[in-house]
Amino acid sequence: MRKNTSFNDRVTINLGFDPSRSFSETGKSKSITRAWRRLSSLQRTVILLLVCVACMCAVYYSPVFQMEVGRPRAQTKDHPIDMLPPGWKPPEAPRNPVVMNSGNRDEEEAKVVDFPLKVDKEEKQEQIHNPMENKPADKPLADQQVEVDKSNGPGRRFEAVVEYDYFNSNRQNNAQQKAIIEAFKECWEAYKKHAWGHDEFHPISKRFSEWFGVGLTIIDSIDTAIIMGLKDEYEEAREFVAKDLSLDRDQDVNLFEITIRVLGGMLSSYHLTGDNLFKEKAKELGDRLLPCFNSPSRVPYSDVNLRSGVAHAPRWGPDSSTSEVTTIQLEFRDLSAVTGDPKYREAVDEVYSHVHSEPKKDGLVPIFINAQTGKLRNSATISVGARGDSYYEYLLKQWLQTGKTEDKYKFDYLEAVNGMKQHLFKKSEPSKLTYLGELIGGRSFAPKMDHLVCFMGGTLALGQANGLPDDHLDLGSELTRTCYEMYARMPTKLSPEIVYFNQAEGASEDLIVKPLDSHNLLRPETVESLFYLYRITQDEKYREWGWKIFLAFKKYARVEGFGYSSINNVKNAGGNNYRDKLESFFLAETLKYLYLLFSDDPDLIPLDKFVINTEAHPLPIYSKPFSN
Ligand code: DMJ
Repeated sequence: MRKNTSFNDRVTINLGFDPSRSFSETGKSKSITRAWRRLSSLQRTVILLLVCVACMCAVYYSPVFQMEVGRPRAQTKDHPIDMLPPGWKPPEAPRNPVVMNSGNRDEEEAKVVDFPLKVDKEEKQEQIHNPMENKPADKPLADQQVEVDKSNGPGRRFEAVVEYDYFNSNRQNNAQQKAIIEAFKECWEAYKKHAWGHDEFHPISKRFSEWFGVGLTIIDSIDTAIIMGLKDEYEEAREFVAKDLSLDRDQDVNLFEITIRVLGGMLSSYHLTGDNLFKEKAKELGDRLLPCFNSPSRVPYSDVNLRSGVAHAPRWGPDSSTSEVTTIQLEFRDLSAVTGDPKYREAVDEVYSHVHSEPKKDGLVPIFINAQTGKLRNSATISVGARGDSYYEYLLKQWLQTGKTEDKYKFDYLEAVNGMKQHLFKKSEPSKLTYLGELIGGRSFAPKMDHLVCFMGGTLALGQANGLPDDHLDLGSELTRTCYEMYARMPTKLSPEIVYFNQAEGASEDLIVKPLDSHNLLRPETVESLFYLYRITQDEKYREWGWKIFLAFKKYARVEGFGYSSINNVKNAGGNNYRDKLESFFLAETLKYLYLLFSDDPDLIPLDKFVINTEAHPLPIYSKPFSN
């Protein structure tokens, strides 16, 4: 296509055909040109503007941008609350809720490890722990778990407390746990020296950056310090929260991110220590976030100003991400439980009920939802990765948080897993690795998987351990094996952010990594799944894999003396690869899951007492329904 300009400022588009042989087209072109010249310049400007706007809309809503408009398509089914999804069957027999061996199908896999695993069984320390001994003074006396029902007025307040003496000086760590603690401390010290009180640390430039301006790295890390038994670091963090943290800021924040990281971090710190400081801060933050829900549909806007309460859609488009509006429920529900004020839970329950009633594709949701209309954008991509991921995670976890008393979450989850089996689970060539692809525009399958998807292996295993079908554990272990391969097959032994899977028979390698997807942000999802799978199956291979991943982080992401940095290219094992950012989730999640993976102490964050939020902040499981 060629573009010609004339002296009359006319713009004609020559489509490449021969003018001499296309008389009628040329005639049409001339008459269009004549008509155009007869227009006033104002008319021409208006027409050009309209054409520009139309073009921009077409691009913006095209499937490529995963936001195409189109009328909502005819849907697969209606989705009333509390209806069993088709094909759902109750589990045949009750199973051991937590520990279960899955067999040795991956024995061969474990044999091909290429550097010696340093899990020394003899070093495992037997934990001598009496949950009733050495209770912190300000913590309510409790048995293993106590729920204090303080029904008083309209709200219902009850607090689940799981006793554990985190700072017991007799606590023993094995060699792997010690190495992981060392990594945490190195990051902490560097952050303390160069970025204290700021959101994120950049270990190469030794600078900091702000996102919400709340000391994000500190708050996201507090419960990791507690779980690792790091008293000094915990006390430094507590002092920051008590003296320096101000939430009265003229600052726009993302509702989802601040909820999972800061509200979740405050609530879990409260539950682990019983210290009211964290509860008060959590309440203050919850109150400042509530204006997000004042949308016409009650589906929250993505952002809110902490001081003014002015909430709005994201700057880049009209929609909220589906995973974002559906991944705040654990935290807001817990906030209602500990404050006795139902308003937080009611706000997020309404969002869940709304999304629940929206039509879906066999339980799967598009990744965008409009806060004005409350409509899921049915022409958007369906993915268990970015913007879709934790919708599925929180279906299962809400069912667990409510002590399995609210089955609507379970049914939605089961339907979604069936939808994944139907539309998203595939096997790659040549190694038949199980992966979860995407439906672009809600329709066309793409063999693409974000590292973010790797949480799903652990979630599937957790569901099975709580009585959901056995094949969930099989799928979860297969998917997690694929996630491990995403690390093991790279020159740095670290996973890229996104992989594409070969589907063609005869292909020589399963994984394809595009240059723009080759970075690693120190994400937690794979080690998170390794933690769940180890807890549930006790299969040592998960520890072997976790240790290899930790060593690879240490080799390629560590900035000696300054902690860890995300890296640019997992295919470059040759150095000069740093991206210069320590994400707060490395401390909040990656190192916490690794530490717990190597813990032999069944009383440290037991999975029948805690549900762990999507940022790895443990919240208690309640055994009573939440509704009054
Ligand atoms: C974390 O903030 C949470 O795990 C979230 O659910 C997904 N993204 C990051 C970690 O990768």
